[in-house]
Amino acid sequence: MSIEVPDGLKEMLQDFTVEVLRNQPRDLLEFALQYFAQLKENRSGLSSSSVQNSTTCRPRMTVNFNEEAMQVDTENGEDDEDDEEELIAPVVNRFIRRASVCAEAYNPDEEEEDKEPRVTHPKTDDQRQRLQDACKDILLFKNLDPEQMSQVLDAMFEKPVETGEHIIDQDDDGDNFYVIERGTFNILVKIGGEERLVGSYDNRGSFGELALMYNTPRAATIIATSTGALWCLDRVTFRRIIVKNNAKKRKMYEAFIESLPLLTSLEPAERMKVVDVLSCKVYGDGERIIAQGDVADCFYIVESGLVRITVKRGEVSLTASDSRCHGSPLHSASEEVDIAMCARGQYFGELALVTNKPRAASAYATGTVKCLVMDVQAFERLLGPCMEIMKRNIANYEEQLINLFGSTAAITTETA
Ligand code: 1OR
Ligand code: 1OR
Repeated sequence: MSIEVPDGLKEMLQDFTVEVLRNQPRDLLEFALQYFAQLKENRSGLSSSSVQNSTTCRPRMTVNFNEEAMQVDTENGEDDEDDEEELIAPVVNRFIRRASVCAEAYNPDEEEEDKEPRVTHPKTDDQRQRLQDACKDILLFKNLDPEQMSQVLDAMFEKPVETGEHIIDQDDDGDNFYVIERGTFNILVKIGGEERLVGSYDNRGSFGELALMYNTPRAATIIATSTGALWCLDRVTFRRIIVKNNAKKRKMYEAFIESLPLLTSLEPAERMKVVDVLSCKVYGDGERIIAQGDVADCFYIVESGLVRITVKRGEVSLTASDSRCHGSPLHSASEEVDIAMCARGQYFGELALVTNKPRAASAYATGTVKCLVMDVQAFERLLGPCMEIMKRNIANYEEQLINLFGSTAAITTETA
């Protein structure tokens, strides 16, 4: 005779267990009463106005949850207050996924690693200079403070590479994170038992962070397609500095990331992975963020400030000059025309990545602007589920263009 397990029982008990382990309540029964009462309230109030509170609480609570489970920075015990808040309003059906995110990045040996002696590879002035140049645009390093950055640079060591050399083999354990000084590299992934070329690196960028960040086997094979030079960062230093820093980043950005309409199709765990790969860049008033016609390598989300999107008039066939175009119907051939503004929570720079074409427009900071930036590999790896939303917006560009200028112009936005 088989006994039927009610739908949702397993999840409910797992959620509850996670909460118990997290909060370590002294009175388990009392905790259980509060937990399930709150759970019921959250569920039954889904359409009532009180839910407003619980849903607006969500991002904050999830920050707490992840941050604490990820906790590698044990110096400060400032989370007590947040714990209480979280007890008051547990998030329904989301903990399991979150637990798995935490598990991915959480390493119980972290403190051990912190006690390991610092790794230092002495370098000549020339090496240090080349290393600094190679690392200056590495997004994962952007949020490090000067002391952390200096420890990273000290720990890195040089590795010359030969054409055809396998730097990483898929499914291996992770040893190093790699920054490219020079050389080209193919990215291959086994899909349905067959190894497929999914991308490449051309004299810039970095790879090998995933296995180290999430304690997982290597997700791809990386093969050198020319001779070149790499800078390697060992696993222990990577985890001690970068993973620890990511925990802070999650705390800082989770609420914001959870609020972005673009990312609604992602699972919470996937949104956390987005946070892990984002880095913050600040631009001064008038500074160019993207130049029309450039090869694209990044995607941007506005964290604060306003970003002005412009196109060069010569690049768009303005068959009908329209006064809606910022009140100036006539423009000189080199003049840039404002076409859009992006504010907090909006994104730009997706078009070239989706269409594999040069940048269709330029982007400028209006006032001081903070953007969260993601590289093209992370964009492709993580934002697949958001593609529908992006494609819909790209189709809107074309429509807006027709409205503004009366033609679909020279810019094609096909997304096949
Ligand atoms: P890793 O430590 O797993 C392989 O070792 C590295 O390849 C990985 O870290 C990334 O740094 C890098 N999917 C997985 N890993 C990728 C990908 C990728 N691209 C680069 N790496 N995709 C390709 C996206 C262009 C998704 C393929 C389905
Ligand atoms: P990108 O990678 O091509 C420039 O780099 C970015 O500007 C582009 O991605 C888009 O994110 C953004 N309307 C609004 N935003 C645009 C438009 C656009 N084009 C590019 N971007 N229109 C199309 C103009 C050719 C409509 C104009 C009314």
